[in-house]
Amino acid sequence: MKLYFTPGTCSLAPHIVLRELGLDAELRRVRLGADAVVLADGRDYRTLNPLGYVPLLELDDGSLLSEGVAILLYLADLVPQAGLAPPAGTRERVELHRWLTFISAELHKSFSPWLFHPKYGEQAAEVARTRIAQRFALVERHLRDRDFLLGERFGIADAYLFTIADWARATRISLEPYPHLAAYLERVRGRDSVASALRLEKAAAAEQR
Ligand SMILES: N[C@@H](CCC(=O)N[C@@H](CS)C(=O)NCC(=O)O)C(=O)O
Repeated sequence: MKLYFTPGTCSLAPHIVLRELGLDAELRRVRLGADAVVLADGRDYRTLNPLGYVPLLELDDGSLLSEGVAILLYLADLVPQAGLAPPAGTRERVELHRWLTFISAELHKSFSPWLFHPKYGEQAAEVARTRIAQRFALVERHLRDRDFLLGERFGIADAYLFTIADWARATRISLEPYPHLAAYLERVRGRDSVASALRLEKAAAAEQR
């Protein structure tokens, strides 16, 4: 398997999950932009993903899987005994889908592009900040009495929420009103899988390519 990733972006979530599961995957760094390119071989990344975004998973049979949520579910189901996703057909699985959808549609796409591309202007950024504050407040209430989104056990939704909510730092959103969310982020950051994924991505980003 190959994971196409860009340091500091949402591709961190499947990167964390690969490490949680102990799966051996090659990491292929992508430089994003109008001329998105796979750095290892200079390939035009849009020949792999026409919309030019990460993450993208290349399976061993050469087929390509895009969309972060689909990739997370696919990986979790490769190693069901690891328990990163509840079994299909259960109420808990539906709850997992609910959180993945919320993180993708309500949080991820509130941060990006509005807070990462100043060209959209201050008004768009302000709207995004308001939306994120409301959504962080909901997560804060949920995390008051549990360690992870689905209860006491870390799962793929946590890898995704950590990835997106941690952008609060880069976008100067204070976590002071959300002490449970802040504690949760530190709890997740302390996991070996997360720490090692972050280390690798930091080193990759420092390569300045
Ligand atoms: N719907 C996609 C969105 C992925 C996405 O927004 N990726 C961002 C990084 S967090 C990206 O690659 N942006 C570059 C671009 O759109 O050109 C998914 O959830 O996988």
